[in-house]
Amino acid sequence: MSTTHRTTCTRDCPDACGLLATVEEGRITRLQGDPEHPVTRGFLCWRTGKYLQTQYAPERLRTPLWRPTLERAFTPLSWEDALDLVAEKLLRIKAESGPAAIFHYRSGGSLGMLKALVDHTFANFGPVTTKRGDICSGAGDEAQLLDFGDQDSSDLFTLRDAKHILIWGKNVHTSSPHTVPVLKEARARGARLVAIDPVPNRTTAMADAWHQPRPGGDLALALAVGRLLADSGRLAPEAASRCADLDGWLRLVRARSVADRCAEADVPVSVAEDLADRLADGPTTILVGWGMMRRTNGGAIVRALDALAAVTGNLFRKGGGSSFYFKRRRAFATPWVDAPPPRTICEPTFGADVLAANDPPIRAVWITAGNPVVMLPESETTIRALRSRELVVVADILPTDTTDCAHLVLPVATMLEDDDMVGAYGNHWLGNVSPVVPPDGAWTDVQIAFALARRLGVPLDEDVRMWKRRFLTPKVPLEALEAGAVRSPLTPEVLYGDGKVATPDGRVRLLTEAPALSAADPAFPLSLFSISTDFSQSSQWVEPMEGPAPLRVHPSVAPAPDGALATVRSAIGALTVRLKHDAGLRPDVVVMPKGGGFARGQCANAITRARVTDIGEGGALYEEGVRLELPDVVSVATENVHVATT
Ligand SMILES: Nc1nc2c(c(=O)[nH]1)N[C@H]1C(S)=C(S)[C@@H](COP(=O)(O)OP(=O)(O)OC[C@H]3O[C@@H](n4cnc5c(=O)[nH]c(N)nc54)[C@H](O)[C@@H]3O)O[C@H]1N2
Ligand SMILES: Nc1nc2c(c(=O)[nH]1)N[C@H]1C(S)=C(S)[C@@H](COP(=O)(O)OP(=O)(O)OC[C@H]3O[C@@H](n4cnc5c(=O)[nH]c(N)nc54)[C@H](O)[C@@H]3O)O[C@H]1N2
Ligand code: SF4
Ligand SMILES: [Mo]
Repeated sequence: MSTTHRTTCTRDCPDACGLLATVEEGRITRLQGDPEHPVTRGFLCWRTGKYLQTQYAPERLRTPLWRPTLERAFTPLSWEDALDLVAEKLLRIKAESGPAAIFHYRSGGSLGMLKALVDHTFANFGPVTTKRGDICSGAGDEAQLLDFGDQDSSDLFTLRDAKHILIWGKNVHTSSPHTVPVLKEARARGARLVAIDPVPNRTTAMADAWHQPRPGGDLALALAVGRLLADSGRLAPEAASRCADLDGWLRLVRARSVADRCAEADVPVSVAEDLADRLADGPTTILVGWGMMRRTNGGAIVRALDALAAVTGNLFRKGGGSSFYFKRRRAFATPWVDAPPPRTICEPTFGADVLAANDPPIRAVWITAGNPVVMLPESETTIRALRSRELVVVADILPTDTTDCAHLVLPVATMLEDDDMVGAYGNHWLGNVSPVVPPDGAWTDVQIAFALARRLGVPLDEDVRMWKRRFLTPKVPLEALEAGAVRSPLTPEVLYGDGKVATPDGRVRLLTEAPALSAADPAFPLSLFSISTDFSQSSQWVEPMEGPAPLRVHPSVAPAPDGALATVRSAIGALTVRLKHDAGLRPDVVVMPKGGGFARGQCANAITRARVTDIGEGGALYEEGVRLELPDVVSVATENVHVATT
């Protein structure tokens, strides 16, 4: 007998797909996209299409594992014993050093809303030290909050009303594949797609036009576009009333010539003219990606794009806008107000900050749904920080480079065993997460929170459905969500259709100052892009990469055969990689997958310095300069390729 269950994908992905899982004799035999979900439309991405490999991986953690010191081997413990032991240690650390000596770090392994119950438990026990900033989107979040007072987007399907869609630093085919059918529909209705990305991919291949600026040159390009629009009298008549800082923005865009700016962006002036024409010929939506925001001028780039949407009036029109994020939490409210943490650790500088924390030092780190060794920059510093703590607890589905630094590992349920809710951040749909099969030995994060709270003396009701009801906006009955995905009724179809944004006076704040583009270090002339791949969800691979990680390079900077091994070196370290020639790349960019294993020698963050973005304490992850060292070759520069043999 087979049955079909409906649930929702909880991965850190904009789409939040509806899933249909077929169960035969207690085992999931098939996973499909829900054909009734208007965004999912019955198809899954490659990595989740193969999720049953993870679900039934022989390496799945099934029992808590404990070791008193990192030199010892793990021994299995029962859940009761593991939680008694860890609660006793947390209570002792709190009594001796105060709760700030405990750091709870939660990341994006799953976007289930109820995972906040783990935070709540630690906040009530402490409050303890938590993270601040955001490795993923800090700069863009802060940019949109500054400009608009909020972060959200018009309905995904309003893209069908656009005349032009500027896909700016966003690889939708890989990172949010369910936007692709909507883009195709928009195009069938006459919209033109333009991609702005230094790297060729299926999204740039799909576009009607593709521009390839220098990494981070987007800021100069956007300012050039702004100047062209201003000087040709093509700003919206309402720009001065709807934007608070129009004069300041005009001074900024007019501070340098269009030719100068385009030279800085390394594009012909015709590129700026093309983009200006499209913005003036709206409705035009800018799909603002995450790529160019992970830079030391990343916040300013997003602000410059927001400004273009605002001054041209596109921001306020159906089919127009500056769409960076869909507010996935808008329909959920945590039904409590926790006391603020006594101290925070900046996420992108996690390792150094944990090592430096004093008064009190951090004695224990508890990690929920995160793999910071692989996913945060400067892996070795992160490892050093974790391995020098008295107690490290990691709650995960599978062993990782981070569980390698743990004293206690807690086995967690997968998304097909979880009981939760999610909101998408690439559309406005909400989904219920219900267990398709029971977890075999593992617990959900919420079960862990309940059991831990009991031991720590934290009052916490242990009723998951009650929490779902309390989290969810009263405008959506839980029963409706349980029956199938629901569009959040809290965001209108057109976000700022009444001409006002969410700042206190309703007017947009425009960018008025621009940070300089950071100069490349001549010793490390290539920009390392460690970006999403189809084959993994951050560090969660369907199957781990075999051998050295691939590195896409322009053939002119790698005069070695395709497939040859080479060393990629940054100021802090080196990795062996396998060269993959790509003549479509800019010669000053090399590309490797994000999320490669540290112990396997595939981890880009092993050679990426921990740096924050200009605003919002994001990670300037793609700002790392590297050079290639080829067999028999000492150095290869980008301009003037110069090869010295040893
Ligand atoms: N398959 C897969 N999908 C994923 C993920 C995954 O790991 N794998 N991760 C998910 C996560 S965590 C997130 S946050 C989202 C976001 O998705 P991400 O995958 O983080 O980002 P994208 O928005 O697709 O942007 C990446 C694009 O930006 C480009 N880029 C980089 N620097 C610059 C620049 O300076 N200028 C310009 N113009 N472009 C630049 C890159 O070349 C790349 O094509 O997607 C999610 N989707
Ligand atoms: N160099 C470089 N670094 C990057 C990026 C990049 O592009 N380049 N991207 C950045 C971005 S966008 C992000 S969002 C971060 C992601 O960083 P993380 O959130 O740390 O990455 P993930 O690999 O998605 O998830 C971490 C762990 O969560 C586990 N997990 C999955 N589901 C659950 C669950 O329900 N409960 C628990 N307890 N664990 C679970 C997974 O098995 C995995 O080991 O990395 C950032 N780091
Ligand atoms: S596209 Fe995103 S939401 Fe959809 S199945 Fe894949 S990971 Fe999950
Ligand atoms: Mo992310």
